Amino acid sequence: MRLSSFAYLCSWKRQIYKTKLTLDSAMKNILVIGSTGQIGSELTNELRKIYGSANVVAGYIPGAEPKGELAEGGPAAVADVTDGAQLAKIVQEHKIDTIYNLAALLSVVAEQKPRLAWRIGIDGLWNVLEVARENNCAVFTPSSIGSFGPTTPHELTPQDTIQRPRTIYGVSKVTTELLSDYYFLKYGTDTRSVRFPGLISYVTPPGGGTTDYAVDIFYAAVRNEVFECPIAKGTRMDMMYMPDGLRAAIELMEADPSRLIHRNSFNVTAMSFPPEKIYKEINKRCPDFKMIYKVDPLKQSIAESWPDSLDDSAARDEWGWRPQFGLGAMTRDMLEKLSKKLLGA
Ligand code: AKB
Repeated sequence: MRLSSFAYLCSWKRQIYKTKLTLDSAMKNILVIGSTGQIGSELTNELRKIYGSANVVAGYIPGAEPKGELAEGGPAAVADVTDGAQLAKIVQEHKIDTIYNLAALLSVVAEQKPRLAWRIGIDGLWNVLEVARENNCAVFTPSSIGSFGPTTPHELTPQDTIQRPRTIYGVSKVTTELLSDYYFLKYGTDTRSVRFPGLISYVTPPGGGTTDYAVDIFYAAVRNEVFECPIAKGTRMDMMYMPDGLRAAIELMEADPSRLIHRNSFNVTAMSFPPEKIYKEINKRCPDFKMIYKVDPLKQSIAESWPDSLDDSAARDEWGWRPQFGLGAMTRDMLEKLSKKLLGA
C-alpha cells in the first residue's frame, strides 16, 4: 500500500475509534485526580474530546492549578487525594461515575520522600476506593514497570510473575494493584489498571522519574545542547509515546468487563531501548547532536531492577491492546512537535 493511502486509512480508523467511543460512552461523568501532571494534563483534554467538556472535572491541588486549554476547557475542582471528604463532595456534586486517579510521586522523588509517596499513593488510593465504593464509581489507577524488582524475570517479563520491588515507588505500586483487586473482589468496585512503561511526551515534562531521560534527550536535541545521559549504555527499559498511553487507559476503561481475566494491573508496552538506541534514532535527524554518559547511581540502580522488555499479551488478548507508535514514528513526531513548541519552527 502506498504511504499516503496508508496514512489516510490510519486517520480514518482513528476517526471511527473516536466516534465509537463517543457513542458507547456518551453518559460518563469523569473526575481526573492529578489533572495537571504529566499524564493528567493530556488525558483530561482527550477525555473531554470523547465524553464532552462539561463531563470531565479537572481535579488539582493548590499550587498546581490548571492553565490554558485545561482551565478553559471544562470544570475544575480542588481534589486532594489525602482528603476523602473533599473527594466525596466532588463525586456527589458532579455525579461522577468514573475516576482516573493519577496522584503519585515518580520513582526517584519517591525514594527521597518515602513517607509522602505512601501518603499520596496508598492513603490517597484508600480514600479514592472508599469514595468509589460508596458512590459506585469505576476507578483507573496506573501501576508501573516499577512494580517489578531485581528478582523478576527481565526479558519478556510475564503478566503474572514475581513482584518484589525494593523501591518505595515499587512497593506502593504493588500495593496499588493488590488493594484495587481487593476492592473489586470484596465489593465489586470496577477497578482497572495498566503498568505504564516510561511515557514520552512533548506536552508536560515528567518530574522525578527513572525514565525521564528519554524525554529530556529530546529537549537537548532540539536546543542543540550536549545531553548528559544519567542511564548507562546498554540499560534497556520499556517506553511508550503518550498518545498510546492515553489510549491504553481509555480503552481499558471502555473494555467489556466479561473479557477481563486480569484487572490490576496489565503489562502494556510499545518499545524497549537502551540510551544509545534512542540517541542513534535522534541523531539520524539531528546529525550534530551529542550525548555523553554521566550515570546517576540512584537512577541506574532503579533502572537495572526494572524489566528489559515486557510481555503485554494479556492486554492484547483481553481488551485488544495494540500500540501505534514504535521508536522511529515516535522520534519523528517528538522532534517535529517539540521544535514547534520550543523554537516555533
Ligand atoms: C518513573 O520513571 O518513575 C516512571 C515510571 C516508569 O513509572 N516514569
